[in-house]
Amino acid sequence: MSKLALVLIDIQNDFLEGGSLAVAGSNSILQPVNSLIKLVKAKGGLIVASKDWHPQNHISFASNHADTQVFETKEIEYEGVKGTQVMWPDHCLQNSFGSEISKQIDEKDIDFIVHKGMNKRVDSYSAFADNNYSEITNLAKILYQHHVDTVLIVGLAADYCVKWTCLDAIKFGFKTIFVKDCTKPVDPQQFESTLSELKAKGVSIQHCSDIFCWPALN
Ligand code: VGL
Ligand code: ZN
Repeated sequence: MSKLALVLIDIQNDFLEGGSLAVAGSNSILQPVNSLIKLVKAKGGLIVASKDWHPQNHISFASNHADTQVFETKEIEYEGVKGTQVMWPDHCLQNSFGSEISKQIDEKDIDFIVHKGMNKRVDSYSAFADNNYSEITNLAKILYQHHVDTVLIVGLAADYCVKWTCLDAIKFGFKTIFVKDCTKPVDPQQFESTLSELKAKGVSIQHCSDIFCWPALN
């Protein structure tokens, strides 16, 4: 019997419709995500949620750079490692309404919350580690301590934090499932290429309804 965890990535007001970095169609994931929460809890699995949790002076905010427009990219360096950073609108400020998990997700169903993106000098798309692997979060430890072997990854956004969390989940040794109708991309033109990249790395792409039909769960 596999031990399952559902990982809710950044289902925060700023990424939902009306938020400062609203992902188109994002509110449509809430109902299927809630159905997975109920299923995973009923089967004794773990529910973990990540929160993007930035200080006001975060490097990913266009507002902290002169001569830079939102959604442009900028070459940056952290601890001697060069990288390309997308300039985002201010989002998910620590302790703001925008960084709260949607009220449509029942917080009492969440067993653990993992914060990321607190280091102002480096962004953190994956919920397992920052983009430079300078610091690892508690997510792998939580999953290992609960003997989880299979992770369902859902939330926002498909082409950033969900994608990078899936790729790290594979690196950390988990059987990893990306649930296609429980996520939405910032850039819809990136969705198919994101799926191919994830498949090539061993991530399984499934629909929410497929998971209800897993023989091991029934
Ligand atoms: C995310 C952009 C900036 C995400 C976080 O959750 O996908 N995207 N910060
Ligand atoms: Zn962010």
